[in-house]
Amino acid sequence: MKLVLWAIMCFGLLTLPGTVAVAGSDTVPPPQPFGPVPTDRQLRWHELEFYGFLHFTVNTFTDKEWGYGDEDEKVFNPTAFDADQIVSVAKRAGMKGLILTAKHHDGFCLWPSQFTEHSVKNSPWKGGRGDVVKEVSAACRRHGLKFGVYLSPWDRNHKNYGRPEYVTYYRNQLRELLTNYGNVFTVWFDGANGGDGYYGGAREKRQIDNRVYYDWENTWGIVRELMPGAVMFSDAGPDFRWVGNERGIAGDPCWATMNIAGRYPGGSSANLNSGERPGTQWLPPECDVSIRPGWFYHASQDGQVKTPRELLDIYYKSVGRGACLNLNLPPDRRGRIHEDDIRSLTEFRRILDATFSHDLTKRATLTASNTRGGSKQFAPKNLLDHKRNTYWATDDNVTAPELVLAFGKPVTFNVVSLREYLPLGQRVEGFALDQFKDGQWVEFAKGTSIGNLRLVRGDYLTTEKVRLRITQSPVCPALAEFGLYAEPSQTRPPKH
Ligand code: FUL
Repeated sequence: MKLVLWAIMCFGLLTLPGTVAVAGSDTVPPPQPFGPVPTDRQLRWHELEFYGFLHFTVNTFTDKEWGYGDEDEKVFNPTAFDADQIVSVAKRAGMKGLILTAKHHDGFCLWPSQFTEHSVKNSPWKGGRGDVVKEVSAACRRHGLKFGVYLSPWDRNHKNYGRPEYVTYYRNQLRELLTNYGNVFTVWFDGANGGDGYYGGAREKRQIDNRVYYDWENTWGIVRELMPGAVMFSDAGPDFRWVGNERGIAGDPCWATMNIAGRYPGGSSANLNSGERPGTQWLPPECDVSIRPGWFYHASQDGQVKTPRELLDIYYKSVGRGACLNLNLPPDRRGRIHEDDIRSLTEFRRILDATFSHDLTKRATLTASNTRGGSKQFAPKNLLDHKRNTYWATDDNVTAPELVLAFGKPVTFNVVSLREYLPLGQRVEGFALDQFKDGQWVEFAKGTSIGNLRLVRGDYLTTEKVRLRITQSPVCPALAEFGLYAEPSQTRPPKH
């Protein structure tokens, strides 16, 4: 017996329920992944959390949302285009990247494509020598933002739209964009397709079969070949999905997984908002929404820019539900972001910074009801280091553990953040949060999915202890973050 105790003390040999005997903390094996897991490129995309759209084209000058395709190229003439102004506004708002409408449904190209005359090269802007894609991509590089492209599959200008020749044209343009403008982090494939248009003068209605016309597998293959790190968006992936609405709101629950059999770009939007569990593939949602009612700039909408409070609500219901937020900032006819939009963005950012720059858990001690193999590698302190690649996990048979944050004195907060360690899949299906009140635990929130991030935002609470209970999980949880924050008081969310 003495010998056994000696061995335990010297070598850390111990047997825990549900685990194998382990020698030393470093040899505890990590949990097995659960279900579909993200690819490396999807993991990098998850880290962005917040980026923006730039909707800019002939529509900006014709005051339309969908150009017919017959626009005179001469209408495109920004008076004071300034890519640095646009990108620096996005950067100050906290965006990590920008996606430019290189070509919208009207077919007008913001770069001098060699495959069409319907582009900036026939506009008066910069004497026909301008290139918006070049200027915005270069400004993104200068300011440290990622650059992405929106290349509308539907083209209401092209005479061959609907025929096989157009698909070749479309792919040629994709190749131009992916070879001449440096690194591209995403290609955004819009789902709107077919209908009436100019089509080289035919002025008729053309319908295509979304499932076969673009031969997506081979079109996506061009992106994989030329820009292997880029992620692709469509209603059906392949890397991230549409969230099913243009209000910027993810479902609750919001699962990162989907069953992709039978899905195709422009197809059914069923379950895109909440995802599907179980699912066959990791296909997380992007919430796209405009800061104004329209996607393009219209002077008549200057008074309708979303308020900081509205933007915050969207942020908590998109990023705070594990999605990425793609917020559209439409450049105006000068080719700059309008002052009204900047004002709203600035206040929105100020509130987010005031909230998240101060994590109250810094002053807390954290204890867990179980730690995997008793190992430091999976210790609860990993939840407080703000690193995505360190995590707390439990033994395989412990699927309903608890964590307690103790502050030693009362703290006031109204936001709780939780994050799963995504390389092991989306595991947790239910959690609850308690505050310690009048000598007992009282539940103040509960939820389902966590995923990349779950921000629980509610009324201000003051307590000395907070408890997280994992209430449902098919396997042991693996969490990377547990944070507590207080929004500046004037931004209290409305009471429900
Ligand atoms: C939609 C388009 O039809 C809109 O014009 C806009 O580009 C939006 C982001 O996607 O499908």
